[in-house]
Amino acid sequence: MDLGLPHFDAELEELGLLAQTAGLEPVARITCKRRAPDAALFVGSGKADEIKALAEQTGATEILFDQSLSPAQQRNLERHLGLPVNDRTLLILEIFAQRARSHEGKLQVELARLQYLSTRLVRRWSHLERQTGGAGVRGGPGEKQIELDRRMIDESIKRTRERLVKVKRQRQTQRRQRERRDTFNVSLVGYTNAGKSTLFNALVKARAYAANQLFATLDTTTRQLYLADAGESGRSVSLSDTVGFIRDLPHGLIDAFQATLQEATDADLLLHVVDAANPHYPEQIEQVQRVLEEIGAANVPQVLVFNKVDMLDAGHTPAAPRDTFELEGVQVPRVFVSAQTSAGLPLLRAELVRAVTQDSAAKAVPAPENVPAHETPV
Ligand SMILES: Nc1nc2c(ncn2[C@@H]2O[C@H](COP(=O)(O)OP(=O)(O)OP(=O)(O)O)[C@@H](O)[C@H]2O)c(=O)[nH]1
Ligand SMILES: [Mg+2]
Repeated sequence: MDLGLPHFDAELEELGLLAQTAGLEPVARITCKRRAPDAALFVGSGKADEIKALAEQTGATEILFDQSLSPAQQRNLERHLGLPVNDRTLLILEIFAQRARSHEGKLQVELARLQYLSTRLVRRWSHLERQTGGAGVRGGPGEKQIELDRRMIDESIKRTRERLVKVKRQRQTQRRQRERRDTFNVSLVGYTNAGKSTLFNALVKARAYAANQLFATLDTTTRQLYLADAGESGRSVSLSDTVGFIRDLPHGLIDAFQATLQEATDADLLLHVVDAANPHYPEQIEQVQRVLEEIGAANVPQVLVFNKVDMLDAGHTPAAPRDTFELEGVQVPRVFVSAQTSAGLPLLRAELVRAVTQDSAAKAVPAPENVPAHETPV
C-alpha cells in the first residue's frame, strides 16, 4: 500500500514496481491530501484508521509510504496499524541489499545502510534529549543504549569505509591501466529499467543481466567494443554498463556507490539511455541529469539513446532516426534505437565512431597548440 498525492500517480506506480522488485506484491493503494504532515502519524488519525481498515480488508502484511517518515512517525504508525511500516528509502536500500553481488557492491550497500541507521539514531537521540522526565529520562538506560549503538555504528561505518577505500584503490589501478592503454571509455547511464543492460548486450554481444526490474544491475561490467570504421585500422572502445538512477536516490547510496558511479565521471562519452516508451521520460531525463551533476559528470559529452522504439504507437514514431535534442540549453545528438530488435544500432555505432574519431583528432594535435596564447603551459 502506498500513500501520496493524487497527481503523483507515476510516483505511486514506481513505488509499486519497487515493491515488486523487492519481492512484495502491491494489493491496494491509498492517497491523501494534507497541507503539512502530521508530526506523530504523518497522516491524520482518521486517514490512519482508513489505512488500517483497508489493510485488514485486503490482507496487507506491510504498509509502504512513498515519502520519508521520521523514526517517530514510523514507530507510531506501526503501533497504530499493527503492521510493519516502511518508506521508499528503506525499500530502495532493501533492493540494493538483495541485488548486491560483488564484494564492492556489498560493502557499498552496507555503508549506505549504516549511514541511514546512524541518521535515524541521531534523530531519535535528539528527540529523547528534548524530553525531561517521561520515558527518555536524561541519563536513563535508553540514552546510554543509544550512545552505545551510535558508537558501534560509527565504528562499523569507519571499518566499512576503510575496506571500500582498499577495493577502490584496486579499481583505480585498473583504471590507470586502462588509461595507459589509451582507451576511449564509454559509459551507459540512464534511469533504472531504461534498457541499458539490453543495449550493452546488443552492442558487445555479451550477456549482462537484464530484467524488467528496477536496479537489475548494481555492479559495473566493462567490455571492449570494436569499431571497424573508426580510423584506418579500426579502434576499440571500452563500454561500461552500470547501476541505474532513480528519482530521490537516497543520499547515502550516492555516497556509498561513488566508486561505481565514478565510472560515468571518468568516461569520455556517456550514452544516456532513455525509455522512450515511458510517458514520464522527460522527468526521468531530468533526474538522471541531477545525479550526473551530483557525481561531477555533468560535463562529460553525451549521446541520447532513445530506446524501446519498437514499443511506440504508430502516432509517436520519430520523424528521423537521428536528430538533436535540447538538454539544458545544449543540443545533444540523439539516436532512436530498439536494443531488443536491434533497430537503429548501426546508427548508434556510427555515432560512436564519430565521437572516437573526433577524440583521436583532438589528441593528435600537439599539446602547445591547444593552449591559448595568453596562458602559460605548465
Ligand atoms: N520492448 C523493448 N523492451 C526493451 C528494450 N530494451 C530493453 N527492454 C526491456 O526493458 C527491461 C529493462 O531492461 P534492462 O536492460 O534490464 O534495463 P536497465 O536499464 O539495465 O535496468 P537496471 O539495470 O535495472 O537499471 C527488460 O525487460 C528489457 O527486456 C527495447 O528496445 N524494447
Ligand atoms: Mg541493467
